[in-house]
Amino acid sequence: MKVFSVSRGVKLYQFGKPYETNAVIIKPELIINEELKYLKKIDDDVFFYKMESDDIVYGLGQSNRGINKRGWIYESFCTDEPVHTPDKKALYGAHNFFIVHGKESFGIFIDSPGKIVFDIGYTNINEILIKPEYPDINLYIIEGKSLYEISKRFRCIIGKPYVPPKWAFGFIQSRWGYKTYEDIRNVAESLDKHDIPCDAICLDIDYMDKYKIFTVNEKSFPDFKNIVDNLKKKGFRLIPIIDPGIKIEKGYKVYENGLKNNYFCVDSNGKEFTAAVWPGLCHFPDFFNPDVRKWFGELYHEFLEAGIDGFWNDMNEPVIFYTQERLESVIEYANKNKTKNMDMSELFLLMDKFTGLMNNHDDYKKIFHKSEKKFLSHYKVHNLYSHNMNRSTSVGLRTFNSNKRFLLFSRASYIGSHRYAGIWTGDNHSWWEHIRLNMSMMPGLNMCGFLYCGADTGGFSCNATADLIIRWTQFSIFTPLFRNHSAMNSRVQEPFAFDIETTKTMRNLIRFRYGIIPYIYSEYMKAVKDNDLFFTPLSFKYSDNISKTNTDQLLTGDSLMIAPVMQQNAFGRYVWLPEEMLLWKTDTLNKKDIKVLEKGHHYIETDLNEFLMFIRPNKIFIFGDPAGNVDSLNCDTLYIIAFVKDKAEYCYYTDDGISFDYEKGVYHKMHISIINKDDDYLINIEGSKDPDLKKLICSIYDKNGKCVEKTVCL
Ligand code: MIG
Repeated sequence: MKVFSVSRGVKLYQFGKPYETNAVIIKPELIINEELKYLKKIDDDVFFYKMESDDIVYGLGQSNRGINKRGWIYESFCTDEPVHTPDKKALYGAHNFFIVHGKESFGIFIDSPGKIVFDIGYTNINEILIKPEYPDINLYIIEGKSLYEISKRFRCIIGKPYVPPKWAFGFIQSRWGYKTYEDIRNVAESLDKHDIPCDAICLDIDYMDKYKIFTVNEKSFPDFKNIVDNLKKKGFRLIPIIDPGIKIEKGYKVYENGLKNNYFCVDSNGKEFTAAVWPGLCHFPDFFNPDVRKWFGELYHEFLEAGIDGFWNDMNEPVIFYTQERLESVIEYANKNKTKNMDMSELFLLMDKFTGLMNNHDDYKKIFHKSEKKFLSHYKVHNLYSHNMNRSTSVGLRTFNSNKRFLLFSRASYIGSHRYAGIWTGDNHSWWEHIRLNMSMMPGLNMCGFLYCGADTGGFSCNATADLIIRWTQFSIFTPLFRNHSAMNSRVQEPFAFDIETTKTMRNLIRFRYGIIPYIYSEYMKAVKDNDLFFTPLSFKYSDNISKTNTDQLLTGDSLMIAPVMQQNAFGRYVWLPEEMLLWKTDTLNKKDIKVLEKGHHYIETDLNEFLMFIRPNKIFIFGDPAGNVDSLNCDTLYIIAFVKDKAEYCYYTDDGISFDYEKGVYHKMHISIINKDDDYLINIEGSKDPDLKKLICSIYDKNGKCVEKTVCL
């Protein structure tokens, strides 16, 4: 073991010869002879920590179960898991960072691209066991005087999160099942007809010619560039899906080029590895090779030339539907047994063989990456495949236009991918439990660097109901990535797909989202710049015992706390207020039914159309008027709701929303403070003001709930 100091409060313990993942971008300095802190290494390269019974474990990014990860076993191995039931151990992301919070508080990051098991009080209730499949690892220990500081220090070493264009904070409509231009146009028209704002519509795999990536089906999308232009004029951007698998087909340019240049992953004999995905038998780009990354990244350019501004990278765990050899052996086995009088266990065995065709770990073991004439086992670096794909895409987009932000979100990822793309949380279901899962994942993802994320609102598989889509959207209007997406054959679930009353509620909600984009964007960008979280568990800011164990409310940016209703047929919920707050219970931006709620437990009733927002004391919530899409948001007039005990403050961030000039300091940070003085309020504006902003209409509440309106002209 070698020990390094990485930056303040961060130490690196190196075991063996770890693979360089580039997750951490701060270079370490060697320290000699220091013992591993907190953890104990026990037999067979297992790391052990003894928890106190009330320790809390946060993090692990996109993983199953609750905000507190205790009481389950998680596998870090990027997996196409289509059913997110509580028994599952692995999902799409490999995010190996967590924080133990108790008598001792510290963070741990295991930087290693192979499979790792995190047993967090599963085998033994008070023990953490970390079991990397391969002994070569970088183990980081992050210390700090608070949860907040630990998580911030971690994000300091992994680098700044991906920043999408501002329009990507608008509503995105999607469905696997929009097959033709006409389908897309109908969706756009319905959204317009119902006055539902929207910024983009996703193109799922059917836009392609026989699922061949970087092609467009000419029949269903004739004159693609023209289609893109037309929709853009109407205020909709298109977001095509890209999968990694490349169809084996003579004459298909992408395939031919990849083959000619040896750009594909190989098997142990050095022959192109072959497996089936959507297009049938495919080869897979070897994203570990820099030439391949460059080549693949530039394949996006044709779409960019057609006016596309964003993509979603799917299937990049990577998914394997089957390999020819395995399929043959299973069929052979089935044939051998077909005349046999099978008992149930034999039948189950047969069935398992069929389900085992997909994403079989033994198939991953047959894949190799060629680097400097050596073979690198894919299985050992599996968790970096999607990462390198996202890196390839991101760099490709940047080479097309180095000063334009593009939208990119991916399904699979590793820590480090947060610098290149956002993520969505994969194939959830239209289940109430999955609203909860969605909410639980957000802070953990933020801790691992992923800020631009969200779930398929309304659920991907299974059939949504009107009440579910409403309650889910009431949460998703706060998530940076806000997309309604569903699977083919599931019940349609667009905001206008249900009854008139539901459509109205959905319109109000989505309009609400557009109204609060000034706040969401400002908080997002500050979180990026300051290595902060966007969604924060209560315990990061409040130290009382109830906040410590609360897992169904979230601090959202600096000024808000949200408490979504996540149960069917519930018309209210319990909320814990760690201090006095302003409650804004509403269904539209115009309804200002706002009151002060004292510290403590409350049961708050909410009709189906209503949701709950809390403005924290001495904080300011800022928002504007809605619009049909982000580009047409008018920010001359903004509104403020402030809860002023003595002095409320807010830093309002804006920039051009589309370039990287903010990296060079081209942005506005306006500091607003509202001071309670002799029964009146003093409003102070300092810093640099967004030139578009002309007027601030402030509703200022005091501790008795008395509201004073003040307008500031700028
Ligand atoms: O095997 O492209 O998670 O969002 O709609 C399924 C079809 C492939 C999985 C993605 C989902 C997408 C679907 N894809």
